[in-house]
Amino acid sequence: MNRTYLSLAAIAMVHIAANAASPVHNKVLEYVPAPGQFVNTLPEWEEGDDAKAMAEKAYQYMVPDGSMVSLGVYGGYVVVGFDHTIVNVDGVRDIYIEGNATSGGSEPGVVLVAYDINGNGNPDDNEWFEIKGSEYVNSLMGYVCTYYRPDAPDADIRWTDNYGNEGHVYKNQFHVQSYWPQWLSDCETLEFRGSRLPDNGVDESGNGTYYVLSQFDYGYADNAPNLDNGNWNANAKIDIDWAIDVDGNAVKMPGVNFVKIYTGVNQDNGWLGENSTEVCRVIDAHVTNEGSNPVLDENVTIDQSVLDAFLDRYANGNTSSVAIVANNDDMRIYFDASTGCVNFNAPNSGLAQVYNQGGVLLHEAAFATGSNSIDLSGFPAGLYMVCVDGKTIKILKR
Ligand SMILES: [Ca+2]
Ligand SMILES: [Ca+2]
Ligand SMILES: [Ca+2]
Ligand SMILES: [Ca+2]
Repeated sequence: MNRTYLSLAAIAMVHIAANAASPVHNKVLEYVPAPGQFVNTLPEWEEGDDAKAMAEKAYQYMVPDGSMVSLGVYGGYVVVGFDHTIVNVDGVRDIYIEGNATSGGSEPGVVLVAYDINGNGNPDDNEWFEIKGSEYVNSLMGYVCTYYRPDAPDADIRWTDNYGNEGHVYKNQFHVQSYWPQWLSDCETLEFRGSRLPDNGVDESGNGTYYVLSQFDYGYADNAPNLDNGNWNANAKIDIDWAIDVDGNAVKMPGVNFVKIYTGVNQDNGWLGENSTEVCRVIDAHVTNEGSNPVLDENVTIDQSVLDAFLDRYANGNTSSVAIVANNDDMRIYFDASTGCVNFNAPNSGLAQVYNQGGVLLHEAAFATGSNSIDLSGFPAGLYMVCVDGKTIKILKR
């Protein structure tokens, strides 16, 4: 029953795709930058602008104006949507992301992609998948960075993370406006979560006068220059087949309706300032011409068997794509609905318990340091609480 409804939703979206006019993103759903030297200027904040107004301005800057938005330091993000589904074509990179990277001026942004499984026109939490770029194995997972609103607009902005680091986003002489997003001035802190990429900035001079921000191999925004010999740079493109779930397993997606990009590096580069990702247009790479006014190739269509298999696995509220992270350390606990197992990597040995919705203890077992699994496949459908070393996650088993 549920499945039938979802398939109809998917068919409706394919129908929209047939009428699509533009390969370029046609909306900005969210624009939430972290602090930074271009925040409140790219796009410009004016008195009275709220989050919705800033998202509209972000779109205006990125597409009609041919300019860009700055995402600020680590974690700041933008979410864009399209008037059609970007098809995942086998063996081909599917999404072209324009930034302002130069040779030696890369500020890599992590990319996430979502397929609108429930057809509600919005990316829901369980619809996002991370793109596994070349630095995935060198990244800090489950990274949480918190920024603290400064007392004065010209003060440096302090941050802390869940790995015990702290630092400041330093004000510099070139930018007099507040670095704190002014439409979020009621927030005492801003918290961003994700993967943290390794630092890519190197002080080549040794005395702070010349910084090189090196380019990663593939899989990021604002990392490779837009053009390569006048053509769209392959290294500024993303293959939807790089999408992974929280366990790092490849996810075969039929296509993508939404793209999220966040600044992936948390590094200050002296006078150059913080590493902050910029984004211009996000473009369906399946076009008939790769010029500045690309035209969508309407002959590219979704592979129905890929769509069916994807919906089979993810459509019925299966949340195995979602990082269910027990907070504030590097222990990831998650439920893999395909196996019925709760998996986690434990820094120490300890005890795990499984409770039902009424709080009745159903199962208790000791676990050892390292990779562990609790098998719930024999349990009936329902809501369970799994407690590992004092950290609890809720699981809806279907
Ligand atoms: Ca592809
Ligand atoms: Ca949705
Ligand atoms: Ca920047
Ligand atoms: Ca940049």
